[in-house]
Amino acid sequence: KHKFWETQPVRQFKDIGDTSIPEGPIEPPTPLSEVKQEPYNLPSAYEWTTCDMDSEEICNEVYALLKNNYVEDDENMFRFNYSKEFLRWALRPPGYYRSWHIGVRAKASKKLVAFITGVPARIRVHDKVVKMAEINFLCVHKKLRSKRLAPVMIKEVTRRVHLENIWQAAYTAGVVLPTPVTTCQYWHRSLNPKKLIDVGFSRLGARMTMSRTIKLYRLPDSTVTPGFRTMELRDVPAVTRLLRNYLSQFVVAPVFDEDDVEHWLLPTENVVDSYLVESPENHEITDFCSFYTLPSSILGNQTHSTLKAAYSYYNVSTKTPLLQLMNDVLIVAKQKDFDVFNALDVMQNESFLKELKFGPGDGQLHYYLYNYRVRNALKPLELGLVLL
Ligand code: MYA
Ligand code: JJ1
Repeated sequence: KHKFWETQPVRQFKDIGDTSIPEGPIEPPTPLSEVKQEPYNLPSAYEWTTCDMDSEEICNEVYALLKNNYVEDDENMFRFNYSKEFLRWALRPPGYYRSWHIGVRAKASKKLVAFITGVPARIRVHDKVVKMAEINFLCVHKKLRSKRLAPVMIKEVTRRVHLENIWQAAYTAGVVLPTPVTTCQYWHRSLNPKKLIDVGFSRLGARMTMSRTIKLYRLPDSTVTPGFRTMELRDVPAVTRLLRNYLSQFVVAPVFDEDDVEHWLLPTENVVDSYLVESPENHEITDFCSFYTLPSSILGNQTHSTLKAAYSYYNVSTKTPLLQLMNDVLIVAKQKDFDVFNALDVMQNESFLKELKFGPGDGQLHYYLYNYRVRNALKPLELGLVLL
């Protein structure tokens, strides 16, 4: 059934329940000298290119490929529209490798027709910290689908990750492959219900009018938690401590140092927003929350072309109840003109979703590890990892 995935070192459906296979790497690393030195072969009309995301021109090409060909919902009404600033942020974290930003061009026209990326990360699985690649932005132009290009791209990124002596990877997908570590549910909190209904993102509930719906989702004009403010550079050490301690409770979670926190969580306009609670008494940083900005193109609507969505990222509560913290972040997102606030049921998100009027979406997100077997599938609340 999965002609490609059956050949890969990933947990296979057939060994579900087999407790005799130990947790950890599925195959051992090979000596670097034995890693294939040349790129995999592409169909003869295409060639590999390494995409330099520092280049304005190449960043534009990647942006356009994804804007027109990347992930859609199951009814093809919306398509992710990652901004250029977002792509630069997502692809250039501390220690990134330019060689992991892989494109495919048509030889004749030089047009960019496919893309796949990796970035390095340290991810803890139970008590082992493993160097991994986070794989994202796999995209094949709509006109080149179903020609088995994706397996070649996955093998090529794998080869280039191996060349850096890294042997594991983490990735998410909307499709089921062998074999999810866990499957998460998307939840959505309407901030601009009229627009969401007008564009078909949501529907008027039974026995609901538009004005009752608008009232239902109305939020206060300002946040309520004393000491709630935007994260700044000087907060990096305190946020790192808070987050490292918080993430230690999950079975799978990233291990962040201060450089990672500065990159991934220090606010970047229209990319990532982070807030914290600084105790007005002793100036201690006690709570933290963040979201990233990922708009979607609205396909074929006369009046609206973009859906402005915020996605819950990492949140930590030690003193402010998580519910109150998340309500404040909804208020901020509304002030910033987002149409919807999205979250997965990862970490402790279940505890606020229903109460804060999130509703389940029609999409799921499956989490995977490459060349690492976890004995038992996780519950979403055991997962402390959010990929972009
Ligand atoms: S997830 C986002 C993926 N992108 C999209 O959904 C955008 C829109 N779709 C497309 O661009 C294409 O449909 C793609 C497939 C490119 C997805 N992950 O070439 P094909 C398998 C993994 O004929 P196409 C993200 O970015 C499929 O099961 N495999 O198909 C994370 C089949 O294999 P098998 C996938 O539709 C990506 C084969 O590909 C996915 O033209 C993580 C068919 O190939 C998918 N999302 O192209 C990648 N979709 O026969 C893995 C289909 O066995 C990383 N397939 O069922 C692994 C770790 C690598 C690093 C390791 C380091 C050590
Ligand atoms: O956004 C998603 N679904 C929306 C829109 C559905 C449009 C018709 N298919 C949705 N809306 C309902 C909202 C409603 C608001 C009021 C309360 C009740 C709910 O459900 C879905 C997620 O639910 N998104 C997608 O399908 C996009 C793809 C998701 C897989 C992503 C793979 C990413 C790969 C990463 O590397």
